[in-house]
Amino acid sequence: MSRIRSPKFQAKVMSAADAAAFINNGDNVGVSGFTGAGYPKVLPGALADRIKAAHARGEEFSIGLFTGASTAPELDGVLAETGAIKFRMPYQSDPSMRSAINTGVTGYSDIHLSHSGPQVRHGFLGELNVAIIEVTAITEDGELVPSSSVGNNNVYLECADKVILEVNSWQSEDLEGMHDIYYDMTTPPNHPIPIMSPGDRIGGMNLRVDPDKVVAVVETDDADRNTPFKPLDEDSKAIAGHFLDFLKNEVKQGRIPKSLMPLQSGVGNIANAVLAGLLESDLENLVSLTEVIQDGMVDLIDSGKLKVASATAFSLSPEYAVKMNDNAAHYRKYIVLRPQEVSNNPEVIRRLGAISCNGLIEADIYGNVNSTHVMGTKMQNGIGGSGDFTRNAFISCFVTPSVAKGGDISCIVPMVSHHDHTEHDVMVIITEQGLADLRHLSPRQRSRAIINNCAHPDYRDALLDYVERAEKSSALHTPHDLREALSWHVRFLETGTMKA
Ligand code: 0RQ
Repeated sequence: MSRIRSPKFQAKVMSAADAAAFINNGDNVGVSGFTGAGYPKVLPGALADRIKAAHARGEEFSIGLFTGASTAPELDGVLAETGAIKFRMPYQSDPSMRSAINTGVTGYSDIHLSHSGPQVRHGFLGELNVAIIEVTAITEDGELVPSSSVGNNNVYLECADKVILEVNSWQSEDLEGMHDIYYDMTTPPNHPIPIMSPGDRIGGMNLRVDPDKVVAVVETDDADRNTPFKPLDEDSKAIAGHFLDFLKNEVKQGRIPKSLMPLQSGVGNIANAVLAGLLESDLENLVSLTEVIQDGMVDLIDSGKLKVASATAFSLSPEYAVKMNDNAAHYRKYIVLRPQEVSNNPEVIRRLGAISCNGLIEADIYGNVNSTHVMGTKMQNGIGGSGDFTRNAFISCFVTPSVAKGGDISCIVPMVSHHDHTEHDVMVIITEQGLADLRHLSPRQRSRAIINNCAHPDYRDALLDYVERAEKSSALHTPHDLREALSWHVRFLETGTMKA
């Protein structure tokens, strides 16, 4: 049976090239897609061709690009390579897009993921001209069955003047029923989001669209392109071990129940390794309130340890994406995919008391965290949902190897070169060396906990030396020597290593 069950939509089927003709120079385009899941597979390529043809004729053609989060080379990659993306938000991780952002070709607005949809709805980012949304199917009455991510799709469908749908038959039809689309977020004051536990369903299964706005429907049959996780190394196993010991001690101290609190696990390899660590533990009846479902989360479901997970998207390796597709009817009993304004909503995170666990670029000796900028200036990916979860978590944790780039960079520095999460929000820092529990510590105590427990031995003495001298020279609440605070970064830029 056709995935397009409504005749009204069937009549609008056309080629990607014809559909791309609806997008014009200067448009803001809101596109589905979240960490390699649920992005349109063919329209971005057709749009890139349209842009290149216009450029070849000497015509101006640039667009603003809004998504859920990072996507894939077929979207961020092909469009960044045209040099025509004048604005991008809210999160990306594609090498070409990163380069366009860092060279100033693309203006990037690094917005908290929970803010990104509402800011479009409230008009903060200008008009939304076109939405391009991948769906699994279109029902008889014109509802849209979401695919492997929800992201900001509800907002883009609601706000765009024109809508182009990609109906992807690679996505399992059994995804129908996995999603929970809540439509009661409007202009504040909003009423409370009635989620009292991660598995609660508070909306409908499908997305809605005004059929009169749909200008084109394009059929595809292409796999989501996710990158495989790096194999677990000794450092990630050690980080996972410290995290687990910490959680067990929290249970022992009676601060959290044996089933823990709802877990949030960030993007990246280390976060996935932490989930693998939980698999080997004796913890049971776990629940997750998170943003993306990674391989480690699927393993936890399979083991029976994880009862339910709330998220907005999959972020699976290719192998696990196929497994999810083959078994979606089974997994939809355990997984709820929501719009990102709900999955990442600070109100819900604070109410349910999540334990957050995210990666970082660098942390300083007082517990301030840089998640986004290499050497304070070069954008890596973006803040993503890490701010949504960290500030509002019951216990906020960060995980990182203690060094990067073969040991030439210490991930624990005197002062962060860019600031994403303040010392007020960061409770626990974990490296392969150990764990610093910063709760109840003053800045002077924090510096010793972080240096002694988390810094790499190659940098520990130099950090202690710095802080001891700073304490003597300016005996204030948070001792720093401002002439020296960023000298480690300067040394790296000048010599290729932070080592003196
Ligand atoms: O570079 O890719 O060239 O090898 O950064 O680092 O160690 O593989 O770690 O994959 O966990 O990513 C912060 C980027 C960590 C990620 C960050 C280099 C390092 C490597 C990746 P290569 P690792 P991870 C919401 C969660 C922000 C968004 C977020 C991130 C690359 O976690 O984007 O948290 N976070 N969303 O070599 C120079 C340093 C470095 C460095 C690492 N100090 N200096 N380069 N790298 N540290 C999800 C929710 O569910 C809410």
